[in-house]
Amino acid sequence: VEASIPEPQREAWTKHQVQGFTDKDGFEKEVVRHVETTLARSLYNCDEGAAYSAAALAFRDRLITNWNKTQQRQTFADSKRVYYLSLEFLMGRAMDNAMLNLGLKNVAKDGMQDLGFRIEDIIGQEHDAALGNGGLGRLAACFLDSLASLDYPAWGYGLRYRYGIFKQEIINGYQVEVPDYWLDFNPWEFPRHDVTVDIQFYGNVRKSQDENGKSVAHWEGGEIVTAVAYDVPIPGYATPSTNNLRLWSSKASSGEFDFQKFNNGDYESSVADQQRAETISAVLYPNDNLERGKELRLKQQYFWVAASLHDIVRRFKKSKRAWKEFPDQVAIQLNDTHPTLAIVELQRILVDKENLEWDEAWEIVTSTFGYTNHTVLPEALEKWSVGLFQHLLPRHLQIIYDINLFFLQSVEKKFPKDHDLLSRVSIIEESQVKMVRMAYLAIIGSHKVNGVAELHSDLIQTTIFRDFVTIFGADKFTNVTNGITPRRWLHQANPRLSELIASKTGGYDFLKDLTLLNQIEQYAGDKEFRKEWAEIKYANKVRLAKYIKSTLDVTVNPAALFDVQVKRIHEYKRQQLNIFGVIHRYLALKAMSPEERKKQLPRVSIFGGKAAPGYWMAKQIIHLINNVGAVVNNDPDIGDQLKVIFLEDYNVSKAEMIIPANDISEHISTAGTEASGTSNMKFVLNGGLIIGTCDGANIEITREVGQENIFLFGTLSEDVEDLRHQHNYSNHSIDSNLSKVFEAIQSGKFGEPNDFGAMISAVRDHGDYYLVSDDFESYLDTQKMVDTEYRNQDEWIAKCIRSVARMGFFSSDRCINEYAEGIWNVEPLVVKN
Ligand code: 7GP
Repeated sequence: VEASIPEPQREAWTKHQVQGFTDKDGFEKEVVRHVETTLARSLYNCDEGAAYSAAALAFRDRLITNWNKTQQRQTFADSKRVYYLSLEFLMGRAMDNAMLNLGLKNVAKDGMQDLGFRIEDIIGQEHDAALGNGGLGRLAACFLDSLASLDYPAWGYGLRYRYGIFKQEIINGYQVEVPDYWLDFNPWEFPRHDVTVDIQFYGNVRKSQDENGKSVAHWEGGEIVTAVAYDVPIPGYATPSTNNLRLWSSKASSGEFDFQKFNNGDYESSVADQQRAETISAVLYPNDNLERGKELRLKQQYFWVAASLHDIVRRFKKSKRAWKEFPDQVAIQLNDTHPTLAIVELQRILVDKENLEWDEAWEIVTSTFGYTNHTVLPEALEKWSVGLFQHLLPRHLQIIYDINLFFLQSVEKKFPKDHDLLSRVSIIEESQVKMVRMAYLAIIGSHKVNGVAELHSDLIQTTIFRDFVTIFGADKFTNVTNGITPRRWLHQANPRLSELIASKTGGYDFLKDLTLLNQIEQYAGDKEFRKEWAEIKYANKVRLAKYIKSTLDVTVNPAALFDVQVKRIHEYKRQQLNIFGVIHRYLALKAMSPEERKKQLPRVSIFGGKAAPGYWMAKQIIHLINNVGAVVNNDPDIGDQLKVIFLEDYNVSKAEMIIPANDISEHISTAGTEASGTSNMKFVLNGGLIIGTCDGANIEITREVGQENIFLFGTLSEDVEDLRHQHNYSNHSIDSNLSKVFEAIQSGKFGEPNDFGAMISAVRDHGDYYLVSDDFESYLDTQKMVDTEYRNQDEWIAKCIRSVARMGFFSSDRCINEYAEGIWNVEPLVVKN
């Protein structure tokens, strides 16, 4: 308020209000201005990099005018807002998305052409914003797109990592990690050096009594690190609504910069302190579905959560409302347990700083938070040692103990003398090293808990969280099946398919209401439509084939069946099952006569994905895939019949090229392990079929597209436990086809057999936890069906068209509306323009 311009001077401001370009001329003018002034270059030294920078700055200016208005509108309306807390936002590139969402891509394309550039080349200059690992981070990015597109007043809060997920290089068949320093030039963020929060760590707690004899806690000492806000505008599609993603960066607090040391000439150590502070937001932890319990990770979590809550509370306090209205103004969603400390931090703010009574505060806290679980894998469930907590966040540990005490008292009251239950649901695990179970804390501190696909939500309610269903009742638990944004994953990635669909559905409304896709089902039998569809698919495959040629120097035939599995490398996702299947195919081809071989359906097996740097087995899987490729791709007997490709450094922008080129994609996790999967949705939406297990969202995709349009195989989740048990207590037999694959690997056909000994043993000798041997035969049979059905191209394309027509359910817009209604209780703030 202090900084606002007095009434009499406002006229000048209004007169000069920035409008932003709306046509080609306006765009060109902005690009030239940025080249010449912001970048201090000219038409004599403007390369593609400079042209990208200038175009990006022009669009950034354009976004920021919308952003300002949106924020003013939201502040003025003062209605309930959503805050989405996520340690990961896997955004990918911003410019193409901004152009499309603003409806200005053609303007930019023509403008860049006038200035001497092809828009595709300019788009290709942008570095991905890769602040995430895989599904969880990309989901957060799709959610931001939907929240803005649906005009919800919503903010994302995350960390501004200096290094995103590492860049993957493949050297001699092995993954090598290279740091991803992406901030050299990032026009999509606005540093807010005036928006800072001081965050405390370590120290100790002193208790005193206030004048009424009430005990008050004081967290004292320790160290202070400053959080600085960086804002990233998030444009909605076909709406002026532009939301904010606020990312926090750490730096030494100015109070902390040790001037004493500095003045004493101890310059080096004062700089070292500074670097230590900056370490907090330096790097994204590169693990997907795995927690490693490192102190720096917990520091990241508290730093980000404390800064975000401070911001949210500051905004609420401006409205001068009573505290009990907080949950009417604020909904906070926890993207997995990473931000669970927010529950404790809000309780601390209310009790220690704002002097609310414990129960009143706790009521506010639990009404505010919702918690989304993204995995049942035990190795991914977060636990922190009590000792570490005590050291880093002593006051928070006390509050956790109190939350636990009151919770256990209430359980005891409801279920007297069930001591086993009490120890099972305690937030504190009484193990050798005492641990804080973050998921339990998240459940107890939230009013809703959701899984991300129906099977997954059922599983969490019947397995890992079943005691909590007994205690709180089933209403607290719900399902919100994941979705994807059709703007990026159809319109942006596959513009020609989007255009074809628009031509039959009367425009691009389907991008805002994806159920309108059902209008194309009637064309599944239309020859002309099928032909256009097939041409687009072919063109997308040619584009990928060119990319494969230019990066790997392998020639693939775009007429072959493109079989794609791209996702993080993980034993539960079973890339090993896929590559064993490929080896089987190779051996079978080798055993055939040349004539017979020619009759087989040509196939290109495409893999891509990163392994966590510390995940040895995942790295061996990458190594095997590359070794198999080296043999198969150079075998003159095989030719075009089979090619095996590992695409380096899979990321969001590569996904946008790869996914539209799929004929079939693989989603073959052991049943019950993949919470949802979201790439499965992207692949089908881009006109491919799935080979998959009855797991995660595959089940709902089957329900929507019809079981005749998907290739399902393998063990059902209800049978997994029994099979695992059998493996451990009786000799489990290995299918003869799989044995032959193992023999081929062990014969040294694909490089040093010792390298892959552990991978084979895991299946053959160590209980085959992921059920590769159980599912191998049905996997091969199902792949055979794929070959057969692909030969009938007319029917295949018809199936793809019908599937796309039925994918409306999987829009992240549907998903966000479900969260808004069932969990957040927020309304859109509709803009009349
Ligand atoms: C992933 C799940 O593995 C995937 O099935 C799901 O589609 C995605 O979340 C979005 O809900 N989980 C993670 O990426 C992850 O790291 C552990 O979960 C926190």
